[in-house]
Parts: sequence; structure tokens; C-alpha cells
Amino acid sequence: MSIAYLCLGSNSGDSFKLIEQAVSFLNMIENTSIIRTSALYETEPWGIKDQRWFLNIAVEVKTKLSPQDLLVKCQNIEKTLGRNRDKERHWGERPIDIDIIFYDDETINSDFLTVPHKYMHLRAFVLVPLLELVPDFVHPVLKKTVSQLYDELEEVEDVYLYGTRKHD
Ligand code: PH2
Ligand code: MG
Ligand code: MG
Repeated sequence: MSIAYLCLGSNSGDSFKLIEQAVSFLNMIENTSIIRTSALYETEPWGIKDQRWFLNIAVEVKTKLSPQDLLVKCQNIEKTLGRNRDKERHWGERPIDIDIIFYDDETINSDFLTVPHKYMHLRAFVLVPLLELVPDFVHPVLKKTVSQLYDELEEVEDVYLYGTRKHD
């Protein structure tokens, strides 16, 4: 049994419902179950600014699947929920994105999958939800804890607990 941390994001369609559905589909994957989820966050777009704000959540799962098989299952859920990668721009809007952030303390670098996630240490929208779950987890490549990585962020995009952002 392995433990993986996933980050889910959505900024098109009914993001609240899409995240909810994605979480329930994750729990239905064979040999995989959700242990905990973080709170839900409203987050400023990272990478490309001129797009809708995102909803993000972190999910802790235990699984008997390999990282590659887990990724395929996550991609199938993305497809089921209407994601069409051909129509997207890089870092642009998407109905649902499910990324593997950590898988135990494994390091994977293939064309198909990079674990830990390549940009996780630069993204408040990943680190803030993850801080709730595993502040002391050590990044196996950078050798720093999640909370150290958060403290060392140079550019911090806005992250609000869902429902606490003031709209003008
Ligand atoms: N995902 C991206 C690019 N930028 N920004 C936020 N706030 N949240 C995301 O999930 C996100 C992003 C590409 O996957
Ligand atoms: Mg992804
Ligand atoms: Mg992503």
C-alpha cells in the first residue's frame, strides 16, 4: 500500500460540482481510497493570469496501484468530467485537473509522469492545501518540508478558503 497526494483544480464549468464529482470518482478507483481531503480553496490563476480563478483541493489517498496506473485512472476521470486536452492552452482553463504531487517518497522522471510534481514547490495553490495535510512531509528531491517550501515561496498568488474571498 502506498500513500499519494493529489491536487485537484478546476476553473471552467461548475467548478464546485466538478471537484465534488472528481473526489467521489477518486474514491471509486479500484484498490484506492481517500484518507483525507484538505479544505477547498479559491485561488488566483498561476502561470497565465487572464483566466478565471480556480478552485483547488488536496487529497490524500492510499492505493495499491502504481503511480503510472494511478495517473491513467486520474486521466480517465478528467475525461469523464469533460476535459479535452486538445482544446486547452498550457496552464489555461480546464474543467478538471488531477495531478499527482507526491507518491510515497518516490522520484519518477518519465515522458509520461514526473513525481514529485515539477512545479509544486512554486505554487501556493498546491502548498497551502497540502500544508493542512502534511506540513512535515519532506520533498524527496528538494529535501525540504512542505512548510519550508511554503515559507520560501517568492511569488505567492492569492489563496482564500472557499467562501472567504471578497468579490467586487
Ligand atoms: N493549474 C494550472 C495552471 N494554473 N492556477 C491555479 N490557481 N490553480 C490551478 O490548479 C492551476 C493554475 C495548470 O494545471
Ligand atoms: Mg494535470
Ligand atoms: Mg496541473
